[in-house]
Amino acid sequence: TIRTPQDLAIHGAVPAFAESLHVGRPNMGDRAAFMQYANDIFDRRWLSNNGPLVQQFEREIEAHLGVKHCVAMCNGTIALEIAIRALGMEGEVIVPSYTFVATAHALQWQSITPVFADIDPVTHLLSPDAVRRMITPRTTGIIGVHLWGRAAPVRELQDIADEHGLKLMFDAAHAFSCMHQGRMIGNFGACEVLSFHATKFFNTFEGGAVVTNDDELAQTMRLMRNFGFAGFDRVVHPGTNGKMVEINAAMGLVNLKALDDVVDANRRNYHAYRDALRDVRGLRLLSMETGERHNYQYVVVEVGPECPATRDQLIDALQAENVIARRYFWPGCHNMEPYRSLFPHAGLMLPHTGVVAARVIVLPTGQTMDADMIATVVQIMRMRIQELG
Ligand code: T4K
Repeated sequence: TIRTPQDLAIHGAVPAFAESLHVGRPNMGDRAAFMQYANDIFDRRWLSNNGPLVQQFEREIEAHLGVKHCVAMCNGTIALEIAIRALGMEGEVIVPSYTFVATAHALQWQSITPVFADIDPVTHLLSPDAVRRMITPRTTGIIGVHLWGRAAPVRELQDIADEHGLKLMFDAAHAFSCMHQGRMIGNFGACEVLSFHATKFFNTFEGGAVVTNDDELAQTMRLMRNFGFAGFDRVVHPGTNGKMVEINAAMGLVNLKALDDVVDANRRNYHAYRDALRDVRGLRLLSMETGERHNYQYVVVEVGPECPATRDQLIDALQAENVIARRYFWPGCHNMEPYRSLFPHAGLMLPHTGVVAARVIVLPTGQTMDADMIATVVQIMRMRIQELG
């Protein structure tokens, strides 16, 4: 137990946790159900290429989100690349810098220039005013990101897109099973991209999908994820290999059944953090109480300027105790290669991104965390702050 700063592992005490606590520890459904699917796959000898489990998985995602088409893919990054290409984006596309680097890489990989726009410092979401400032004659699209599962300002971004004739899509990698203005995320923009990576609220080991209500766009993406094949021997479109395999769909079907349990655990953890952090000086928990359905997958704390400890001092203290807290998404895409070299002055237009990226700590949550563990995680930060205060 940590009662004084001297009890902290950074001062040589035994770490509070013998095993590491990770952000993004996978949430998993019923093991026996998964094994049954695995057996069926063996019996069927159908492993990939639009197999029966992938098709069932797509129909279940469509039903869950109330969206017309789910096109399942091998991961979220390929899903982004295919969506971007299917929409015909080219030239410059406006994205936030404060996101996982895949959002920018998916553009740069196909010779499209990501133009970084600043965020709202309170919500961490793309700022519509900042987007307007970055539009040039070469701009063809906007990719909004529903960071931490909170919806980007979809209406304002749609207005901008309509006004300037731009394509609008969303990176909804964090926002599976979240709602916005009474609609499930997945129904906004021309299409939305989901990630089912192991660390996500809902996982298929690796995986992703594009969801859309546009029939033609869905048809194009189905061709693109399978080399452009429209039947044996007949290639009718440029394409790549973005297919989801059967074993991943099996994991998805199992984990879909566990969604309510995972949200319950996440919500409980979020409330435990909120209560424990209430009296800790200088720490602000980002609110996930949107008043609508939410997955509570990320516990995001901002270390304010009034906090006696810096963000990195807190991270170091936590990691010494085997709490693998993360600095997502520091230092911002514009400070990562190749963007840092390509756009050395991008930071001048991104003041809020710089501040937020330097303040955020993401803490472990999910099915493997409980209230006692959370109390200890917060106590570590409290003691470090007390020591430096
Ligand atoms: N757009 C956005 C906004 C995204 O956040 C992401 C992915 C994407 C697009 C792209 O989607 P995908 O192509 O990935 O489907 C992780 C994930 O790899 C990445 O999927 C995710 N965002 C990002 C936010 O987090 P890293 O580099 O932080 O991963 P890593 O290896 O450090 O793992 C995170 C933590 O989870 C570690 O502490 C270990 C733990 N972990 C990880 C795995 C894989 C486990 O406990 N078990 C596991 O199986 O990127």
